[in-house]
Amino acid sequence: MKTQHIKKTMMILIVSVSSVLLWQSCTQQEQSRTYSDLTSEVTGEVIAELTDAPFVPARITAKHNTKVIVHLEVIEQPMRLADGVEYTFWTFGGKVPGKFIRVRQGDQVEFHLHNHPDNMLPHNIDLHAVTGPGGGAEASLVAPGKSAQFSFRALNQGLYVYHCATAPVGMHIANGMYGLILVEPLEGLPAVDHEFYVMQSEFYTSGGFGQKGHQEFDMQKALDERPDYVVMNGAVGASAGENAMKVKVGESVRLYLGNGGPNLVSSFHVIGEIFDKVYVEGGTLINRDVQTTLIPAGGSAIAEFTCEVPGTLHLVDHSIFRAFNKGALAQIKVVGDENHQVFTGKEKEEVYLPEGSAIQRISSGKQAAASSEPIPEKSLNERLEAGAILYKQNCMACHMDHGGGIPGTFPTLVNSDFLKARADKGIGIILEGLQGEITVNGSNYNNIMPAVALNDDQVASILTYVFNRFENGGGHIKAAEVAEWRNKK
Ligand code: HEC
Ligand SMILES: [Cu+2]
Repeated sequence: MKTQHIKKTMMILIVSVSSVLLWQSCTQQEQSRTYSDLTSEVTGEVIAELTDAPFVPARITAKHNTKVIVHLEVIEQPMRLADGVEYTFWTFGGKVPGKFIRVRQGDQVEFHLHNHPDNMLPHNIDLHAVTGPGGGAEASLVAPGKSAQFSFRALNQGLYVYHCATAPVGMHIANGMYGLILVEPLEGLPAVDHEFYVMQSEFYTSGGFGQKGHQEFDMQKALDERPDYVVMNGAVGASAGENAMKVKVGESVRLYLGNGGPNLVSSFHVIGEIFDKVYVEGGTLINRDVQTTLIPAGGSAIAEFTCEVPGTLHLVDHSIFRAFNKGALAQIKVVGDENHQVFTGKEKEEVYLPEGSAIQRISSGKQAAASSEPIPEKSLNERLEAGAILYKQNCMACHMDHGGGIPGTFPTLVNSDFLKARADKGIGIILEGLQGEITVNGSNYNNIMPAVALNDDQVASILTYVFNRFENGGGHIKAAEVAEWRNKK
């Protein structure tokens, strides 16, 4: 992707100044058709193909301005927002985001908005691609069981958001009423292998993120701009996992990106790729070699890249808690052969010991060493309570909250045959650390566990917790046992 850019730069340097000027004026002419070109008679008509995200309709191939007829139906219906979570969405076409509409600059769009008879409310549509009052909002306002029609001329090329603009506007948008309309130049955008539609938006629900059952819209959270969900394509995981977009190594991808808001601005980023080109804010200005592009609420961007290596690309809002804790994540799976010139994968992993020596020490927040004064023994319940907290502070980073560790790196503490077989009940492991080859429940490890600086009472609590909570046969380890072990050494 970089080489392409360098080649182009070199080409421009090589050709003479006059042809550079000629080349520039040509591109300019191509981009700006005159007002009379754009408003000249239309020839023929087509019914617009409309698609649900992440898919994009095929381009219109006629070589002249056409009449494009769009039929869009508003449907209010409960659907999945996350696993076990349902929300009554208000939609343009039955899904969130609404149907993708594709026309060309100079086309005359005859728009029909249908409000399904089962709906509760009036709706309308404000298309940012419209030159005219309210983007068509007043002209399209329509009650349930009715249809409204208006026409507009697509004067400006670009990628535009459309949304409902019926009062209360914020609520209609918050419930899912937005989508994208692409106005292509007459000659079309350059050909690519895949085009996808991804739109970010937020949901403000009565229950917190992941709370099961039917959720209501929460007006106060919307006013405070504190969404429970920030999602790509209308629901958590809508375009990820099994529903991920799929491409092959070597193929080029164009993403039509939108942000329905209603409140947040998206810092759109693809983990594992660099945008070769971004049509900034969905307009005609092209930026190159971009990592993260801003998509305003009610705005868009077009991003292009080629997939050089296999793997899964993660499309995120890089306001990163939204991606990993509120749902703002979509995926593209790239399949094909490895290309080690571009990316090798992990070549090796080895133990890193800064001092070339043996086990390091981790000191826990509280200055703790061998206890000089004896602390009264705790009851089993007190040990379990203290152990739960100490485990989180001292062990969880490696062995994980669930005790299962990380396969291949940190061994499991759950029903560990290695731990149960030790006469010291693990006391020595905590006080002195552990290194060298070990086998835990049939899996081999050769890594280093640092010694953890804890006093006898703390060690007793942690181990009691590990034996009881992680199915190691239970038991109650006393501070006195730890002290005895320490003194023997
Ligand atoms: C920095 C990461 C790290 C921390 C923190 C850590 N361990 Fe370990 N632990 C390891 C590694 C690595 C091994 C395996 C060492 C080897 O390969 O010889 C291990 C092994 C063990 C084992 C023996 C193997 C097994 O699965 O039964 C026990 C028991 C254990 N740790 C308990 C603890 C407890 C309890 C704590 C908290 C006080 C703790 N560890 C903190 C990394 C860690
Ligand atoms: Cu509406």
